[in-house]
Amino acid sequence: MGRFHLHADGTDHVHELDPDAGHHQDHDHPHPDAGKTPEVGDHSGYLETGQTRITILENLLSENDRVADDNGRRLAAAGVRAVNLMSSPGAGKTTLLRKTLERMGDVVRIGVLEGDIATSLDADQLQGAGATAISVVNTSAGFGGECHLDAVMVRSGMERLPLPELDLLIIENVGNLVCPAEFRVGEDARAMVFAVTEGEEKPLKYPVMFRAADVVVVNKIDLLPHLDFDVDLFLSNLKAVNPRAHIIMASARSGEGVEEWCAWLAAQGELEPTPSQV
Ligand SMILES: Nc1nc2c(ncn2[C@@H]2O[C@H](COP(=O)(O)OP(=O)(O)OP(=O)(O)O)[C@@H](O)[C@H]2O)c(=O)[nH]1
Ligand SMILES: [Mg+2]
Repeated sequence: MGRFHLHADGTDHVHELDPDAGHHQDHDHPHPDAGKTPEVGDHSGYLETGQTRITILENLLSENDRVADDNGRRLAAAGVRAVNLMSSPGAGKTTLLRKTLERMGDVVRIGVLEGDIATSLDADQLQGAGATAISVVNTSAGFGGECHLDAVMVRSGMERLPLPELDLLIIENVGNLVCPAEFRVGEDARAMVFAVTEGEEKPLKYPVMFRAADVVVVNKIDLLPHLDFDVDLFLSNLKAVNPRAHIIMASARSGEGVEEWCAWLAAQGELEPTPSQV
């Protein structure tokens, strides 16, 4: 077993490790994405831990997938559509969520599962906004505080929610641009909030999350006049790693784009009211 290697075009394969070279063995296909991203193929850090590390990760991820499938079945049985909301810290998930609840909460029964390392601050911010129920999952019991929600954590959060009374479950994941995308939790769709303060190159540097997203909400556009952020460059970087993502330009602060986001959410579950009524 070697190192799992994911290309920008979505193809993947495993490199066998060559202990003499300190590098993966030669293989018969080019790396068109090498050069575009810092992936230069030095896997020497995996020499000592590679085999064990990958075996443990595979076991962990397959166990996670098993629980995620079970979560998905429970949600489907209760008629609940679930959206996993991810971003780096502070991109605007909670602010967008509050606006979403204010806009849709009285017509769509929305449950919120708040993933947070140590606090219930985000859940507190959502009080009174229109959620049918809110459940908080703290990840601090993990090694130093887990940087993501996994399927087992979401299962425990779901157990504290009245699923039959919900139409939609929005899971606010822990703020992190890497780990949340690696763990399915039983969701039907994945949404990502990206703030324009983060830089145009982020889709290339953190392709896994951008590639995993069904929708990318490009947030904080109210700040664009104060930044040198190049929207076209960002969009072309995003399309290079994920050409299928739906893109919504938004400001959770001003409310711009929130209607389009709510319409996207409503379309996920063919929820009533129809998007034009939201
Ligand atoms: N200017 C501006 N600020 C925003 C916008 N959306 C969120 N913010 C601010 O950005 C900060 C972080 O927003 P949050 O909604 O807490 O971000 P988050 O992604 O939930 O953060 P974590 O849960 O810590 O990962 C807050 O000060 C918000 O008021 C926006 O559209 N424009
Ligand atoms: Mg938050």
